[in-house]
Amino acid sequence: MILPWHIHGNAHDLNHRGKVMGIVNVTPDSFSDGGRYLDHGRAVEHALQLAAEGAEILDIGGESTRPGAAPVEEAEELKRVLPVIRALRPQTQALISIDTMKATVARAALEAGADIINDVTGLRGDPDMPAVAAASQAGVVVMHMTGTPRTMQQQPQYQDVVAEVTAFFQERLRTLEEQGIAPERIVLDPGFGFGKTLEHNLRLLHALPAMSTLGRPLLVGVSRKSMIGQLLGDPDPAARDWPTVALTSFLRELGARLFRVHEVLPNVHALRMTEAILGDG
Ligand code: HH2
Repeated sequence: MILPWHIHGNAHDLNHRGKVMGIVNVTPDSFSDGGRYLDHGRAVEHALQLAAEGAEILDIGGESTRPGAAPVEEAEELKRVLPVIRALRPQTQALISIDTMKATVARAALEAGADIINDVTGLRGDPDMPAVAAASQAGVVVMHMTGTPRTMQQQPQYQDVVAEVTAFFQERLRTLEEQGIAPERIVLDPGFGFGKTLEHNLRLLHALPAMSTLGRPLLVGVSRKSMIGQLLGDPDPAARDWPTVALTSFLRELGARLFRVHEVLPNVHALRMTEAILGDG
């Protein structure tokens, strides 16, 4: 039984129906689509297209977290994402998520109408982030990452990756509750590719059913990631869209409920088909 996700007072029941989160990278350097939506008008148009294709969440990001990515100044990140959120808000019913590691960016995004804070550091990167989240009723994505984007793929090591990520989730739920963020507001993400080898990623994927027992919805972000390229021996990120769709279907069956993807429509179709077969549709 997966407990609902509370966002701004609304309880989203994900037991029978998962949601697709469409990626809108307002960046020059994201790994698969850097530069395509740096222009605000194009980013908004793209986001609305993803919503029309069935994305119920739009994840707006102004700083690439690909391995080795350089950090972005706060002012620059704000300049990239805020106009997009402000323009989008009155035009869509979709939930808007801000993909940021910075508390000031999260706060400004919430003021501009965002509903969810998606922080790849699990709210550990910026000491002010828990307070910003606690002062709101926004949904929160807590992702696991070892190290920082600049360093994370330099020989990641774990004794037992599944046990360590699970313990991290438990610690985060406990600590964030003490800091005023109710567990109902949180969803958990193992952070595929963030300080993990191919083997670590595969172990974590395999362990999704076990991690579902924490009671919180699981979000997965595997779209176009290098693990797919490694498995298939194809370096072209665009060739990873169909393998991503296959994973959406399979990972829904394994217990994931939220799917962060670049290509929305086929993933929505895969999700609805799988849910129909599971008898949950
Ligand atoms: N992956 C990326 C960025 N943000 N957030 C969550 N919760 N989970 C993820 O797996 C995740 C994330 C990296 O993907 P992308 O946005 O396509 O690339 P970049 O970071 O280069 O902009």
